[in-house]
Amino acid sequence: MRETEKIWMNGELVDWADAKIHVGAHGLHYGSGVFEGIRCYETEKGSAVFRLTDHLQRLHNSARLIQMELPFSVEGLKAACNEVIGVNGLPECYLRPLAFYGYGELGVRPTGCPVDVVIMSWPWGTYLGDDALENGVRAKISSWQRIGPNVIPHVAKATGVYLNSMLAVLEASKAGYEEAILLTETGYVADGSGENIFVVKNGRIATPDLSSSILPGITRDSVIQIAQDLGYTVEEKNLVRADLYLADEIFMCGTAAEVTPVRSVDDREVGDPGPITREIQSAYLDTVRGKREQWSHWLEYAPNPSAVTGS
Ligand code: PPE
Repeated sequence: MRETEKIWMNGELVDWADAKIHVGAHGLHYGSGVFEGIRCYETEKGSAVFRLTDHLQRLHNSARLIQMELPFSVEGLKAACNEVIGVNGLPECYLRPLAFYGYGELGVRPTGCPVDVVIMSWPWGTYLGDDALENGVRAKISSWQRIGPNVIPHVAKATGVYLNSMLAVLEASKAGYEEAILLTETGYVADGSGENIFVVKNGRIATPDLSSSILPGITRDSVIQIAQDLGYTVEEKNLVRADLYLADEIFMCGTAAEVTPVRSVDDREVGDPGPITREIQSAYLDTVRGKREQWSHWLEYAPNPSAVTGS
């Protein structure tokens, strides 16, 4: 991880090296937190954060789902994100807002623990490897199932949930694959360890619907809109592993992974990134860098571009 200058902690900017918490913090023991992953991109008009408000609204929804009261409003967090972007002076960065039960009492019930909120920012390159965007990744269906909706609400981007993703991605990488694909307990395709998934067959695009134990990805939502605007039909429906094995094209998407092609699943070749994947990928990558007017409403420019770009 490349260190930057400052981290925002509970309303204050602190030096990177001093952004510490006590080992008794509740969130450390029980994974009791919620978080976001947001990208800020360099555009011709200065740095722009992709769908900042939607991400921070989702953070609030995640907190609500685990009955955590966030001490900062969406507007307050938006100002904080812009502050971090400005002070660290990076034209492009990944933002990581995180809210967790802090140091107070131990015991699973979080009564008596403060809610701490932090925002980190740093440059995060390609999520799934250097040539993932260009050539795609090899994926493996995990032996670990996605956490079901009555285990932990999957709509919440909660820290503890990621143990499930960690197990899946460790298993996949130890077996020589770049990413894991998780199925639900009933055997439908859910998602990747940190991405949503799309399948292309005979020119039609499909993705698991929101009831399939998936995070309602903001990139997923953007991709659906982009694909529809480009004239494609996008079906949100149950998919099974055979749909992956027989797909013409597969891609994964997320803030970190952007739009990453999948070249094989369980060693069954899907092949080089196909034309629809390429079209959507380039539309997305152009959009986030302010090069497509059609979807420019998703960009939220940092208020003071000169402070942000350092120019
Ligand atoms: N599913 C999962 C399980 C997931 O973690 C992410 C984001 C998505 C779908 C896509 O959501 P969205 O970013 O809103 O399009 N994963 C984050 C990375 C997790 C990590 O720290 O690793 C991300 O992409 O920022």
